[in-house]
Amino acid sequence: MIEVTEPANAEVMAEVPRAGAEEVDEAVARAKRAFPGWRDVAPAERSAILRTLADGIEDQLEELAVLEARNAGKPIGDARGEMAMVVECFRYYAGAPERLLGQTIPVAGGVDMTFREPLGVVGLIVPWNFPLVITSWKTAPALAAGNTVVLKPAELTPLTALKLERIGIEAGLPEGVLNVVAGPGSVCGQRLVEHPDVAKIAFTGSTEVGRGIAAGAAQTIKRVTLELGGKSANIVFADADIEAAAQSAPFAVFGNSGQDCCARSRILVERAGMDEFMAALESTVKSMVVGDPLDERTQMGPLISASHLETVSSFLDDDPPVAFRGSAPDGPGYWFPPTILAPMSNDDRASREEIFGPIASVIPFDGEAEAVAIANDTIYGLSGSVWSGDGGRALRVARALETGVISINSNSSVRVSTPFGGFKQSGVGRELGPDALEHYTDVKNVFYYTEES
Ligand code: TAP
Repeated sequence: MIEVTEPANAEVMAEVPRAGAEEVDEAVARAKRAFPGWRDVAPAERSAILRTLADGIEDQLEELAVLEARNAGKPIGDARGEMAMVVECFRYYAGAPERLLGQTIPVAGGVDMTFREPLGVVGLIVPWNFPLVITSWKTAPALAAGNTVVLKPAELTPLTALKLERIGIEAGLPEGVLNVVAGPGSVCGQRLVEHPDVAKIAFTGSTEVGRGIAAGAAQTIKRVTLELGGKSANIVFADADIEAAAQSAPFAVFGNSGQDCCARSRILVERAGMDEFMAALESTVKSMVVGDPLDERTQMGPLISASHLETVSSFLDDDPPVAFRGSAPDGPGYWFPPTILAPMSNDDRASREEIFGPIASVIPFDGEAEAVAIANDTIYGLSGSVWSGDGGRALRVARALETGVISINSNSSVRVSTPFGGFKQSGVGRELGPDALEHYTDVKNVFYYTEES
């Protein structure tokens, strides 16, 4: 059995059966049998089932939000927002089956047309930081395009995915279309990657595991999409609304306790605006409410596990300059206070590695060119922000950054209808929006000869 822990108090909150390689093989076999039937369901009917599935999630939104808040240690308000996004995601892709359009292409001798065909059985590997949200980003487009799914949630947070499987059956998904296997990545994830009957792996998690998945998938030439780590820059120019930037910055890195691939964990501030920025940042960080995820006032919860707390804490081992910190409960549970390091260099360990915890580096710069050079000096390229009162400059800098998702005068990264994914070692492929559908289909080209014989 898997003992599922509540990170706010380090107590076991549930036990679920632990799947192994054999259960993965059985799930893939079920998904393979179900594929031709699901592929051939009329598009409008597939849409209707996905809409019913979205309604089923909405009906249980509060229960799911509480489960996610307790299991992942996230503030209940955030968890409710995430569950609303899950509903929105299934509704968005419910519209896709009737819009998976091909082309007709002018050629000699006949008619050439293209079709977007589903891939078959797809393996979805999901992390613990946004368990059901990231599940929905993969499952909804995969099912809408006519694939069948074997979903592996993280062993630390399997509860909402198991609930989704049941809601799917109640919504009318045929047997074998959505299968959840809760077990360790090194066994279940690995088996999915190797399995000859799995056509594609969609993975979100660490860059290190992502490298192994890309290499493993190459053996059977699987399609792969990877959404990996980040070390995103939040660039604040002196001509920006500094108060607004400073009030927003803590939530862009300490949201979800910093366990967010989009965390803007490098805050680049133009020297001329530094004093004003730091004063406003300090008052916001110190007033953050860190505590019980189920308390409505909470803005930040604990870290996910004891071993992750150890990893995050290690970033203070070599005594970086701690400018100020917020508060955090003593324990039990895996607590770490929001922490600002300043002034930092982009070469310091905390500025280079993805910490995945509530630690931010403030890095000073002078002028546009230096800001872009520092921001791009990383192996990652997932998200980022530019704050400036000069619209031309903000757009110029946004275009110069080697990153997949950028916000101007805001720190938001994700909308269901727009593409999300990374440049460089932050990943391959895109989730959300119409782009995701391309990653769950292959193009078939059919030529129909029409000349008289
Ligand atoms: P990972 O080890 O990358 O785990 C992500 C998912 O991959 C989990 O479902 C995991 O399963 C599975 N997995 C692990 N090893 C695998 C393998 N060999 N083959 C196939 N699947 C495998 O991430 P983590 O340990 O949870 O976190 C470590 C670091 O990854 C974090 O500190 C952070 O830097 C990064 N991370 C990034 C993201 C995003 S959104 N980009 C999300 C989570 C973590 P089990 O966990 O069940 O073993």
